[in-house]
Amino acid sequence: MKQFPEGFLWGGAVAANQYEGGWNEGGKGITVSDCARSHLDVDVQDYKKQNEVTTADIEEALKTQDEVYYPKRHGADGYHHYKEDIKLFAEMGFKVFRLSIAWARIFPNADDATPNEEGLKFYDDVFDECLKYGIEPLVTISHYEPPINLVLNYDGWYSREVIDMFVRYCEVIVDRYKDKVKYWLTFNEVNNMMINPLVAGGVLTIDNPKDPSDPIGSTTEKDKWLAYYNICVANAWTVKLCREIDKDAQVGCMLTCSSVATYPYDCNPDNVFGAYNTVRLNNFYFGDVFCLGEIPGYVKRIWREHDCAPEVREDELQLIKENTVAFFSFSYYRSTTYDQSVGMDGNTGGLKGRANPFVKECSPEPWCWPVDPKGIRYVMNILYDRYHLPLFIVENGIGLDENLDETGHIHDEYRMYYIKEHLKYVHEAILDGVECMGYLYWGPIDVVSAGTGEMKKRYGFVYVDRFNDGHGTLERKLKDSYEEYKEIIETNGDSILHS
Ligand code: BGP
Repeated sequence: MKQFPEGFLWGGAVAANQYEGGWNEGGKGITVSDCARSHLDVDVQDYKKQNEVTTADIEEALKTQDEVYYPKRHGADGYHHYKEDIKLFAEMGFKVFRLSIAWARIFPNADDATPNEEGLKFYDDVFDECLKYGIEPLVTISHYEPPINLVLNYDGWYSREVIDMFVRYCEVIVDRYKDKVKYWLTFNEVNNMMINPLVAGGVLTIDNPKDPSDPIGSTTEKDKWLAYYNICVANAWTVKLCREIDKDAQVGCMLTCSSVATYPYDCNPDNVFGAYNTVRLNNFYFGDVFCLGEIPGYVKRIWREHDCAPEVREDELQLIKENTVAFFSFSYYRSTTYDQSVGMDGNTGGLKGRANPFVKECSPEPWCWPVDPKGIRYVMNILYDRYHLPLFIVENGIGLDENLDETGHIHDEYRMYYIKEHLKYVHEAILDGVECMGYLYWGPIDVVSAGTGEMKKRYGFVYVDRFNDGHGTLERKLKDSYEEYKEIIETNGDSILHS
């Protein structure tokens, strides 16, 4: 097989909270992302900062209209530019455009009695625009933006009530868009909830807004496992109702799988098993529940030995068993190693352990994400061997600090090098026998960074004239990579396999 499989789904992916903006338009409610201060004034490597948010920080955010320190409120202004952007993607030949629905555009507070028609209409228009060009929308139902009301009044996914609110939201959107959307993803990087409980789970870990007298806030092991369990139940409900509403709908899970490439630092058996266990806890827990329909034994052991078992209901276990996902989608950016003598840290892009002496390249400073194209083949084989489900790469990409040159161009050779190298190993994995539905590049247009809130960390083929300090015309310009990715799509990957 010289090319990628026939019908391979090429495209790109964005998320509402980073792309859309329009944070207070069209009846939209406020979300966690709208209250996330950017890292403009802190070290971008200080990943823990993201979670060090208190109730007082949120209250302060709610008082201001600022869009510079709260850059996700503005994003790349896709709310007003989506037609122009989708046209550019269509001209590149996109088969699929992954985007997310902002929950708070549909239910501004999550617990509202009725959905917001203006929000529903907005996504009708966006999907119509995609379909007009033959682009299939792939929709993430929840991508890092729980409505703020869930944080302040329900304790996010620690609360069982959130399951019902989420399921109702899903019911409304799946029913509304059933003739326009075939592919759904439940939660973006659901396993990131373990590292970023606020953005992914709507939970404050410093204090407890619901009960300030609770000295341990929301951070007990038991609470955490309850939150993970609640999300698993919500996932199963979503799969079930999607199938009931639209028998042709395909619901997938979405995990960050950079952390599947957590290699043992050396052959010390403790590092070998430690690496494996890190992958089990960070990836396979959600993968096993979503794909195999069972709570794995290694998690039950933790529950037992740490006395942190959530209250599990028999009917819900049955629901989980009967409603597994149709495909496994994931993001892959980088790899790391596990050494028991060095701690693990993490951010949106994946886990960070000890530097790998064999993976010498990194993305440019200040982000310095290890560049490991071979890792994607490893990850794909592991996931496919374990779940035997079609895989879908729905995020892979590189963030670079880019400026127009004197002639008004951006020569982003390194981006194309990164993409081509990864695609070569995706192709190797396909030759290994892995079933892969497609490849979606993360951030085909510059958007605000998920992890650091910077505009400066640009991923796009399309440049957006907007800067960290909030200035810029929002004009779109094509980088050199635009034509090259277009050629990859046109030749179904042949252009890279023979370069
Ligand atoms: C993933 C997120 C995306 C995206 C990407 C890059 O984890 O799903 O939302 O932004 O990471 O991360 P960053 O924007 O922090 O560079």
